[in-house]
Amino acid sequence: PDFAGTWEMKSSENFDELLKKLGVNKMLRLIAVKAASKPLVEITQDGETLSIKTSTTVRTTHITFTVGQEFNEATVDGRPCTSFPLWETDSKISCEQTLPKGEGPKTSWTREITNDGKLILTMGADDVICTRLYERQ
Ligand code: R13
Repeated sequence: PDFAGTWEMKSSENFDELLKKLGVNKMLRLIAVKAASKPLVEITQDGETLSIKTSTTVRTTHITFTVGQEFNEATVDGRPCTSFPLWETDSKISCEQTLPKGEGPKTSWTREITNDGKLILTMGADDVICTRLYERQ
């Protein structure tokens, strides 16, 4: 599927709960939640290689990976991790994250293109799952 595009967020559920699960304190959560309510996501794609830039006023991340190959990134609370993205279906990438010391909740994300061309991002920490819906700008 085609993940490429400039995406704007239409809805988000459980982002604060996710950060809470990861042990982020209330003051930083307030800042993060506010900033993360207006993100800009720019994705370029070359076959199974994706480059995803996620920009907010306080934090911008940029990852490039090929599905099926490990890469290094950071968890949503900023801890360096190793990630392993795989096709869960032909339109959904599922990515398990491993912390170097294996401490803290088990984290992961998924990114899926729906039949109607929307992008669903989920981010998980143990049993807490944050779901964010994006549409092309
Ligand atoms: C700030 C410092 C404290 C920590 C943090 C975590 C996340 C974020 C900001 C911060 C933000 C994340 C946005 C994520 C998006 C995801 C997506 C706890 C390290 C800088 C406050 C803003 C937009 O939708 O892909």
